[in-house]
Amino acid sequence: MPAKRLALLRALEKKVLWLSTWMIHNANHLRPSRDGLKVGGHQASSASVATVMTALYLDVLRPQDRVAVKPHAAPVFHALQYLLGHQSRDKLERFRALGGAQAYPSRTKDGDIVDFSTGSVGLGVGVTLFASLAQDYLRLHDMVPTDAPPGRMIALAGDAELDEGNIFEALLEGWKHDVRNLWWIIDYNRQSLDAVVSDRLFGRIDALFELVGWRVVTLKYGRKLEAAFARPDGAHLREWIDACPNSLYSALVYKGGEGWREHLLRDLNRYPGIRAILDEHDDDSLHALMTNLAGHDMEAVLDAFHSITDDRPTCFIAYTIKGYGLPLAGHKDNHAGLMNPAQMALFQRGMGVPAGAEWEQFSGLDLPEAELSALLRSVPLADAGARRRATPAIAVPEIPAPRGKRQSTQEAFGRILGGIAGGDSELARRIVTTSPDVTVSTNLGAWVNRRGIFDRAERQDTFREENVVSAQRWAMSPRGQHIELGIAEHNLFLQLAALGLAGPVFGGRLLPIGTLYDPFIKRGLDALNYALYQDARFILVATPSGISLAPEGGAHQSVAEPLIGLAQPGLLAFEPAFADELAVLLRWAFGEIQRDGGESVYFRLSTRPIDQPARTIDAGLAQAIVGGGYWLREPGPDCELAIAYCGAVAPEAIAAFDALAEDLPQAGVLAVTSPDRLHRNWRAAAGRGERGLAERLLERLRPDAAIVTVADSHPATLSWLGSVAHHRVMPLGVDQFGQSGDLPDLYRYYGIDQNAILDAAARACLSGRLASESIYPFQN
Ligand SMILES: Cc1ncc(C[n+]2csc(CCOP(=O)(O)OP(=O)(O)O)c2C)c(N)n1
Ligand SMILES: [Mg+2]
Repeated sequence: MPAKRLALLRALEKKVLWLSTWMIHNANHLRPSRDGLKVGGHQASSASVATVMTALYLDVLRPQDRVAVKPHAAPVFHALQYLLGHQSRDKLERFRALGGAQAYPSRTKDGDIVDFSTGSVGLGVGVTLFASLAQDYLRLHDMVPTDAPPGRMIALAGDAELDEGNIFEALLEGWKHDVRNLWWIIDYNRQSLDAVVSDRLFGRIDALFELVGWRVVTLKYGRKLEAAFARPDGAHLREWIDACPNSLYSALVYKGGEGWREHLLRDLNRYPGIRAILDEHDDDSLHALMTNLAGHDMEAVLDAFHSITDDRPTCFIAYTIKGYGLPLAGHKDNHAGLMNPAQMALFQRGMGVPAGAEWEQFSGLDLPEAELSALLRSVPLADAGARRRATPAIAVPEIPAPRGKRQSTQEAFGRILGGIAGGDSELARRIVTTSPDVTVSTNLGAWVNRRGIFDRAERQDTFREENVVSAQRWAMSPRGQHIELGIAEHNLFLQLAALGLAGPVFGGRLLPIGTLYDPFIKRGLDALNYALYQDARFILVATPSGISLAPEGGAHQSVAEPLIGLAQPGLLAFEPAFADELAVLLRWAFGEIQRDGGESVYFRLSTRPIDQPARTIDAGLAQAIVGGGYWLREPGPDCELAIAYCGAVAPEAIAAFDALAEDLPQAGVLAVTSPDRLHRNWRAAAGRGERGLAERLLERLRPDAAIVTVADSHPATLSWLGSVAHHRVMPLGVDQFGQSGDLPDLYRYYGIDQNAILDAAARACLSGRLASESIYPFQN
């Protein structure tokens, strides 16, 4: 690299450090506070990566590369985008304020500049691996142009992020899938939030990455230290610093030149070469020498990045100092530390930034403005255009309801997908399924038999080759449309995040469907939340669910998931009871996940076969199914009781209704296909002073009517229906762990069988007097 360009990049690195520090200072000390809360921001974490990120954003990155930035380096990221003209001063001034630059880089709130949101440590790192797999998928399926080289998926990780297990789950999966074009850059500042991190883990980190096929590039010492090591006795200095425990190194970084001198004199004074080095350096320059780590050496960083020209996954371990260049440097408590106004004033003087010129792009830099701005204009990212790609929507043909008088929603799902797989629609081409080792048991078998498993290489199905009979074909090829994952639900959700962003991130729209068992949503819940937070779009099929799974036992029986469905932003939750409802809903979902402002969709399905209604669904009913509910049995004009059910307990609701027909001929049965949609619509309509679907449905009841709600999930899933039009509610459901049993026993035990419904109905209808009595027919 020409010395001139290097000098310019160093100057801009200084500016990035300044702006990130100032942005945080401004937010905490200069912007008026209305609530007395600390605004925060991470000056030390930011300073730690100023060099690496400047090198990346102002030199190394190409337009097709995609990056997940360490969450607490957001200020550095915003500063770099500001220099590139992609972020406004106004947003920097409002860092961490409403509408300003976000605390942690956010795809949805910061906009086009952010490729992957970060915040929950570990997940941003993991998503890059699955994004590289998504990129391979798109290229091998010819869904994106392949004349340009693929982008590198890059994660900038804090060293403590490597304590998050999801990183290792991802690494193992990546090894199996032979991922490429992946860079993880570890900001090895030896500090986490609480303290200095243990030396032991990083002693093994190279081996760990190499084990799974990665190249490890360690950026340890900068040019000045390397020069010192090359002097007479310099090897002793290297040995000393190599052996220096993380905590001592960090403490000395904080103490500065005097501290270094004291320790080096004590340990190495017998070597004349070392004494010479000490004599030649005053405290400041000794400090600069001893903290000259390669992660702060622009030339070393650039050399390392540019030395990689192939697509092998590469881990860079960049030795850095947390708070480098700031008075907070190295102190173990610096994670949330902020420079005080006096320290800031001193720092500002050192940076040569005149008062009033704090936000200026080049103030305090001793290189000509024209050259600095020419460099910024020449950066590959400078006017690469929008990073977000728009992709045309995929048409969704009619989806016929699967035939069969008696079936479960899970079977229906398998048949519907099998049917789509058998056709040659664009929809079928764009669907990609993925599952963590439950492909067959979630009924994706028919789909996989027809569409194959994705792999970079062709791999025959050995059982088939050997003529071993199996219902399941398991051949793999680059044309396959199912990504088989090992059992790790975090990976499933990160894969769905990456596939669900394939359109905007890579310009190739995919319609991802992920399947897993309903209770294991909780295992990957943070990754699911993470995927949704950045507006990835996918369909989640969770099956089996609830105690309706019966003999499989308690550990597999989900209880709280419908409440997750209710409360989780970005996800619309449905729990249909019948196959024809599922057909309507899946068709709608393929549209919803493609819609501007749409959301991802979660289906909670069941293995319980139930009798199907003989009906054809007209447009009005289809709309109600999508809206969240309809009257399966219409209430009479003087209705004093409704049974509202959700999902697999439909037969119990219907049987109870039939049993009541003589006594309560006006009663009705409300089929709730989506508590989530009904609830949202209720709230949204109320906010507009209107009546939503839930009101319109429940207004059919007498004002003093009662509602018995029943679901194979926590009773709170439906109990809120009582608030819609002020009806008394008898909520039935499951609020204990499940256990093995058959359906009659379990439904009776947990109080969601026909008798429980009748019992609740009887109590409800006696009169409002009984409303205060115990209403739980739960039997021990
Ligand atoms: C899942 C999760 N747990 C906890 C936190 C709180 N937290 C924020 S940063 C951090 C430690 C960061 O250390 P490191 O990754 O080394 O980053 P550094 O600031 O040193 O660059 C923690 C625990 C979080 N953001 N996400
Ligand atoms: Mg750290």
